[in-house]
Amino acid sequence: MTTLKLVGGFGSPYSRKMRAVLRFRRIPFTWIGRGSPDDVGIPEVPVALIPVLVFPGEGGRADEAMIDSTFQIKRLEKMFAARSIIPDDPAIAFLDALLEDYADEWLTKPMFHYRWKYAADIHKASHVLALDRNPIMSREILAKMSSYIAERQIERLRVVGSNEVTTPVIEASYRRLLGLLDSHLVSGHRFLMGARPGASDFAFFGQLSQLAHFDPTPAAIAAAETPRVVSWVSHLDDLSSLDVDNVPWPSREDAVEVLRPFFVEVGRVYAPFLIANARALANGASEVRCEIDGLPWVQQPFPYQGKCLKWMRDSRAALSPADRAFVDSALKATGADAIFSAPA
Ligand SMILES: N[C@@H](CCC(=O)N[C@@H](CS)C(=O)NCC(=O)O)C(=O)O
Repeated sequence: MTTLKLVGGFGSPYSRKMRAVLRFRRIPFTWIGRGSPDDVGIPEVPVALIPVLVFPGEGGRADEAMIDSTFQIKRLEKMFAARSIIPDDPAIAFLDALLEDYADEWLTKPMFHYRWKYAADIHKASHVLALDRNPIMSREILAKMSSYIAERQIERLRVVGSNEVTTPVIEASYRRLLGLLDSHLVSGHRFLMGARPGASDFAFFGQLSQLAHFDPTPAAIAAAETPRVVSWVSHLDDLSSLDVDNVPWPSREDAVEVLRPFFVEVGRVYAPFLIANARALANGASEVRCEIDGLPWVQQPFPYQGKCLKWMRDSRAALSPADRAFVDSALKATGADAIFSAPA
């Protein structure tokens, strides 16, 4: 079998997510650092994001490269059957995808916020992310590159919605999420999807690989309050030895009961943002203004997250009536149900 290539960065949550997926799935691949001396001959992608997943062209065809971790996971599911990370029950798969989306699109707010707000975090990320491209670069190049990275990323805090107004909401949501995951683990659930990992587990892992393991401020919070989560992240990074033959996905009853606190959290922070964002985009407004968790939220509209809302609504609509009734009852009164019912 020909080997895939994953082009990414150690400091990129989505790159870490996809590397963990490929390792767990035992799909042969090589890891290439974006911007490293090995990053040569990779086909262009429509938007300059990482990770890039490269599928080798067969029979003389050119290699094919794609971005967006959620779609990369779906494509891998079509190509490789073993060790799937998408539950076989479409209704459970939908719930898993909803949590994946929350991690990719909301947890990335705390991730970006802590990294580019606090001095110690900025210092570490700007230098280490530069060196991740090439650890033997000269001091002069490092100095230039680290200030370039810091300036560019601090300027982009507004894109994810990190500012003075939103700081309390973002930081409280990170601490709550750590607590939820800690309680989930201590009650005997190894993964969000029970005894085997789903796409949501890898999405949580991706963001937490940075928050709980790399960036000094949020990592200190995780170490002090939820060391169990810090260890969970280490486990998720390489699950290649985990045996999932004959390991079932959670039953509908278990999924509803066990995942409910996470859906309440999705409803508490992510749903109101998604709805206000979609409204702002529809009205051509220059700002998203809403209340999240009883506090004010303000940021510029985020077109990609407008698409996320539409994709989630489309996938709910594509469920069979019985499956849709089940997911609606699972989300009922969690607040996450508003994602599918609120006018946007
Ligand atoms: N939705 C995409 C998001 C990917 C993404 O936002 N990647 C960031 C890094 S984590 C990126 O490449 N930013 C551009 C840059 O750093 O130049 C996914 O799931 O893969």
